[in-house]
Amino acid sequence: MKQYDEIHIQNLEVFANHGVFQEETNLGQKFLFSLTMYTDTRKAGKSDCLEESIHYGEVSQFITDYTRKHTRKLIEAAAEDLATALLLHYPLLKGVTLELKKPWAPVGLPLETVSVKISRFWHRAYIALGSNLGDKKAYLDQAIKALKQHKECRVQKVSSYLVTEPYGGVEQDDFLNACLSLDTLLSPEELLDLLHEIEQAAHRERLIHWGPRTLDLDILLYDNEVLETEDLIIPHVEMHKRDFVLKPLAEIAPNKRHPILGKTIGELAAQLSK
Ligand code: PH2
Ligand code: MG
Ligand code: MG
Repeated sequence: MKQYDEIHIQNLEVFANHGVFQEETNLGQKFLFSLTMYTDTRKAGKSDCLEESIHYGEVSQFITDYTRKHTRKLIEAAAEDLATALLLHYPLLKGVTLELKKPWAPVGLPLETVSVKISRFWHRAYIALGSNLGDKKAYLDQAIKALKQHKECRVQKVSSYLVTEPYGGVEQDDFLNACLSLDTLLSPEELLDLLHEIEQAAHRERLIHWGPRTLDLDILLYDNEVLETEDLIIPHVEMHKRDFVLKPLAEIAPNKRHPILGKTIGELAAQLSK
């Protein structure tokens, strides 16, 4: 993780109604919020201007109002919702560690507090788009629109649309390909689910492996993560071998470095077209 500066709020007290038990939601109880907000304070540090930073007083009021309004059963859910709301609301906030303590939890034993502590961040992802069936441009447009409309995604840059020859041996129509970058609060798995939903909305049918498709959306990179699960490999295993990925990606992120190969996208693209 990049070395961020931190702004802290310690044990902000809010009387609210979270809880699994009825007496908790009826009577309410005390909650304590502690936050580490990850941001860059350099500008405000130099200018001495509050507008260049995150106002901890305003954040405290935001937490108080939000917590009173959004009652949840679990402190896990209360913390998750609040972390998301903060990251969506404060543009300078890159991430947050949030601890939510419940000092009066109805446990009936002499404990001091129960709590959850979570860390949530904005992540930068790169997505490849492709279509070679029907109105190809409309399918790519539709995918970008769907990503732009998702609350927890912020599309940053979109490459031009390139007509490319089919790669991989299957005899089929030319593709229209593009790449985009986005900032997202979604995990890689959640992002993959979202991409599948958007593909389904474009009536994507998985008939032939690597065959014709109305819309194909692949995660290329997610921060500098290297991960491999049942249904997801990041970085995308074939990205460095594919002109139709590297060309549009080099338009929007030529200096982004492949986390395993150590070369920039610009270098990988130049190497491939040699
Ligand atoms: N996608 C494939 C296989 N081959 N060829 C081109 N030109 N563009 C693609 O998007 C593409 C491909 C599998 O996803
Ligand atoms: Mg693909
Ligand atoms: Mg795919």
